[in-house]
Amino acid sequence: MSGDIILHHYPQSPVSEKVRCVLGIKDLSWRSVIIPRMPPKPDLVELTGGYRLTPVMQIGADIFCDTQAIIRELERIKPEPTLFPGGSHGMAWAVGRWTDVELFKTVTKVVFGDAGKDLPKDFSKDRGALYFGADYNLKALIKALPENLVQLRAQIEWIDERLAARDFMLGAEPGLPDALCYYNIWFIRGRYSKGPAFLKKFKRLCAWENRVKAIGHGRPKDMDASYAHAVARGATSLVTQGGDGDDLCGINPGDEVTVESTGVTGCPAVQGRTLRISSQEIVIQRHGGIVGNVAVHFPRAGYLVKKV
Ligand SMILES: N[C@@H](CCC(=O)N[C@@H](CS)C(=O)NCC(=O)O)C(=O)O
Repeated sequence: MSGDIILHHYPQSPVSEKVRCVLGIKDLSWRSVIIPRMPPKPDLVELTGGYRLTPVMQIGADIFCDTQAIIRELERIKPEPTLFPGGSHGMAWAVGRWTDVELFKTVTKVVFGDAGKDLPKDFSKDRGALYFGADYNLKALIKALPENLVQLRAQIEWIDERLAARDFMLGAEPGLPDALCYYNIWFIRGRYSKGPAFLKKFKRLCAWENRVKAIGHGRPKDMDASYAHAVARGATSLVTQGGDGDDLCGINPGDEVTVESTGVTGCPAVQGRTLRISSQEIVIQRHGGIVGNVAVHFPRAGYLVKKV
């Protein structure tokens, strides 16, 4: 049990769909813990120390926050089939900064502007502040819907063009860029009221979407949050203290730090003692009253680390 991949997520979460798709590409068995769609999320925060975004992956007492950290670990523990066919490592991560920042933001603007006043009030308040910060203005998003659709269509066309000469984004085999583009398309199709009609004209994209969908989500089995807590409590992190030794902010293993997302507004910082720090990852150790000592992993890109 302590080596099981446990994904804390909820079915409607598009960013979780990215990871579910990766689990499918790698045909992995995994445990599914369903978390609330809205805060408070006490069972999740017990593991993360404050980080509330979705999804979070757990393996024993190692907790992976953000899909970058999750996917990097999945590739490490199951290198084949690779998410980086043709040696596409660096480029594929860079594609992620487009799909997860610019494209996802555009999709979110369209979904919010389209749903408008029908969005449940508590959802609109929570997600509006998270994604659009203090400037969140639903009326402005409703008004800007046509312009946001223009921005979205231009980007969707890039995906469609890329698929002109290949079955998947990188060629004959699916890889990380497929999961990165797919979750955005899944979000538009499912949550923009005119999504299916909007996507219909992108014939190559629609055929590819069916191919990615057919890969599935690997082999999930349900698990309770309390069971996941017991797994963490009974396990010890496999992380050893160290790193690449040249942190540009002078942070070293042993330092007490906070880590927070710079991609959203108001996701609480997590505090702990640095275990490992490198150009791509920071791992901190913290203690939870129920779960005991856990090692919480974050990517460096998109996260701010500060010494306490
Ligand atoms: N950069 C994060 C983004 C995660 C994210 O924004 N997830 C959405 C769900 S699709 C979220 O957390 N929404 C608020 C929530 O679930 O409480 C990642 O790649 O994991």
